[in-house]
Amino acid sequence: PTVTRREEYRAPDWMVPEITLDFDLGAEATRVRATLTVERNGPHDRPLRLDGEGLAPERVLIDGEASDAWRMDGGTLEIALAGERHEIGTEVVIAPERNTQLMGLYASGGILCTQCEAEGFRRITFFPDRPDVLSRYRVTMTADKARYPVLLANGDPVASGDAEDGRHWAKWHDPFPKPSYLFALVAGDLAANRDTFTTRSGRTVDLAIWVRERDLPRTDHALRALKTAMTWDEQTYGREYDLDVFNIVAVDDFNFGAMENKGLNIFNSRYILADPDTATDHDYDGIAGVVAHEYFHNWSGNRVTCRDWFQLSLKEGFTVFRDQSFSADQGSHAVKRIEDVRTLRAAQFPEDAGPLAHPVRPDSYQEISNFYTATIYNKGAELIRMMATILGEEKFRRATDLYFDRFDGTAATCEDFVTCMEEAGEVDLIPFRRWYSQAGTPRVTATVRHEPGSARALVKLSQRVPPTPGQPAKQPMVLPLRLKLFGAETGQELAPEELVLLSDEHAEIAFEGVTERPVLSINRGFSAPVIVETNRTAADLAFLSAHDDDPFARYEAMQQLMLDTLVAGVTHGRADHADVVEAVRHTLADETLDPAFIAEAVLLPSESFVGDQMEVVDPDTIHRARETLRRDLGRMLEGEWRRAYERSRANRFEYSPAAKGARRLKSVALGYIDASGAPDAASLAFVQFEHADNMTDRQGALTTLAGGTSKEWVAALDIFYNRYSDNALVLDKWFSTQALSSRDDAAEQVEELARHRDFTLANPNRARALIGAFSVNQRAFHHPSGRGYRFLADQLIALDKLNPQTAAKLLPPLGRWRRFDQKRARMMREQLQRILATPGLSKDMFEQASKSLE
Ligand code: HT7
Ligand code: ZN
Repeated sequence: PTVTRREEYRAPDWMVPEITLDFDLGAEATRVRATLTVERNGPHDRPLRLDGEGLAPERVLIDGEASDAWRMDGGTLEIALAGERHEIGTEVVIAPERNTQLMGLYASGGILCTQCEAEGFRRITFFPDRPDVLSRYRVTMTADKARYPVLLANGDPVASGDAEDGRHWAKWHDPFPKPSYLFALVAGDLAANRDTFTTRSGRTVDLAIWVRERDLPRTDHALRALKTAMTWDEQTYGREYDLDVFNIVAVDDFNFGAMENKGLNIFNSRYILADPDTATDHDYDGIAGVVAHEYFHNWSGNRVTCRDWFQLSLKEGFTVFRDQSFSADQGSHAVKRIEDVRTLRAAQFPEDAGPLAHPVRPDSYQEISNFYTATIYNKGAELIRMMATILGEEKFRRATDLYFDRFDGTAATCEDFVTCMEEAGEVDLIPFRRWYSQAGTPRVTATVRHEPGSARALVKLSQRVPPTPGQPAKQPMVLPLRLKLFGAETGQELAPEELVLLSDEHAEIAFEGVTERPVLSINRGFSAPVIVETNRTAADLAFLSAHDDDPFARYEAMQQLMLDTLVAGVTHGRADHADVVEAVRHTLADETLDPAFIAEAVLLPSESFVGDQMEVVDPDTIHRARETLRRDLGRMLEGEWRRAYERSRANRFEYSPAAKGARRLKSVALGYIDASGAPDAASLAFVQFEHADNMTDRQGALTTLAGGTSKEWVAALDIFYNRYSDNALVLDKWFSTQALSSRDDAAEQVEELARHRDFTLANPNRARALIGAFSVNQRAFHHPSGRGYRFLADQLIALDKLNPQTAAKLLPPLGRWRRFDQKRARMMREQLQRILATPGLSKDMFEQASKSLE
């Protein structure tokens, strides 16, 4: 395989300051004429090399003259040029309708659209398809007017008109130089939800969200979120929008969540369309977060872009941090932080601990699309958050201002970003940079020593970064740890919060004036993305879960208490549940707490997260231990759950933080009532399912029923299907709820669902809804027979032929074989080997499967 290495980066030989593109659009065939102004970059005699994938040039022009002074070298068009500046013309024909990879120009439900990040532009036309070649684009599109009445591209519209034979045309101009991965066009029969936004300097921007006519009523939430995000970026980062129009288009077939193309964001429809009947609160929040994320890219990604793909986290980590802060500002900071940490632990920590671990700034790749990972995005965001913590709010803002000003219009590196943090923050971040180069989740051990009768407490900290593939030995990281001591007897704060920067392997911090046994509250707010081990007792954790003044630390103490109990249950076959029950009882009774926080705090860690704590994961025993604790919590607190449930049972739908919190707690309470084994649980869930005025409650009830075999479950599943069978996004929920079910026969059910008439691998959302959901259902996927592994491999082999990118992203669960018993590990490896032996395997899958076997 061809490996691209970071240290081999070389500036481009030729720059392309201008490009003109002419599209004669058709689903079966699209003719693309490109004219590139190319300029030699420094003294050299190397030819111009243009990337092309699956393209054959019909014509090549040099300075307006047809030429044959070119050759194809693999997929590259090589042209020898004598001068410093030339005009290069090429003409190719592509077939959007046959593009099942959904990269480049493709058709989705009759709409023609593009996806160019990371390397899709080369599937449209010949070009130096790398992010450090920035060009001004002029685009003309001609298409059949009846089939494609709307023609959109990046930048601002220039002119449009009718052509012969029922065709029409439109010209667009983007004045901002951009890399090819930000190019976009859309042609289709679309309707717009329009609005305007006045920037703080008084410019009016025309906003539009384009969807199929029938989806228009479900676009208001996204439009509102867009305007809120535009205001927020002005207020929080001083960043204003810069074009006269901002268009968003939603399509059903999309490899990712959305794409930040300059002035023309293209979205997976699941991150645009919402109404109370079809979208859950989680969907609503996801839409606001992704709309904001793509909008924020206009500065963190587009105005300042990446020099090469090793710098991907420069735009993605920073933009995730920005969207997380935005979402936190719209509701509860504590709940948002809990959700983000849960995502990090579920997706990134396992990645960091497995065969696909890589640094936030990787050193090499075979296929860049495999590196759009939780490490680049979520761990990358944690790095920005740590720097913000170290600098403090004011200096962090000064540093981001410096970064945007200094690198506006250029392609920058992670190093450039950190240098701005250092300069404006007046700090030395040399050792901090290890976060960019070293993979693996640091483990911190923290102990407190206090001699009875003394006034001194000693907090001992040590850290260890585990070995990861290609990185056997590690240096210590810089860990910003917010910590505080509480008195075990009085509950008093013994010392104010401190921000400790742990940069050595070991450190000791002394606290004076400590006259009672201290309890340590550490990594408050999850100030560093690490695993912390402490010598705190169950009583200490219960105390913190009730009294810590940092809500995240309070949640964390409860989680740790639950986790310790579950691990004991798995290891010894039984555990004392009393501490957890009492801690949950206390939390439920605390009327000062936000219901949304309570809902998060009383939820047990997932089976996978429990598995992550074990030497060898035993899925069935973990399931049993967790179900037993759930049952005890359900039974011993049944009155409390019923009261919590009744409190918000009759609420009418409203989308507000308070209403969302009430729904969340209601749903968690229903789950515990069901876990208690109460005979009326299924009918309670069914009544909620039938009478809900919103999808959150309906799906919550369906999920509760999905754990059992009641007649209500069968009925609800049928009703749900019949009611929503014409709505693809809701049907995805129907598939994923079954794939996530804790029923004993979930694996068989999933195999059957893959044969359902509504299942297709051609649509990434549908593939992820069934296959992706199933592979995170720990017990079902790791069925002792190995049928889960076989099923996943069968599906991935089939999907790879259509859409290698989506297939490769679904492979990592098979790579976790080292964490399981010998028999399971062998069966998982066999499936990886079977995948690798498949003729015609894509390089996406080859990279993931071969690395997973190492
Ligand atoms: N920057 C976007 C990444 C993306 C993408 C990557 C690979 C293949 C398809 C893709 N579609 C979008 C999305 C984002 O992070 O904002
Ligand atoms: Zn992004």
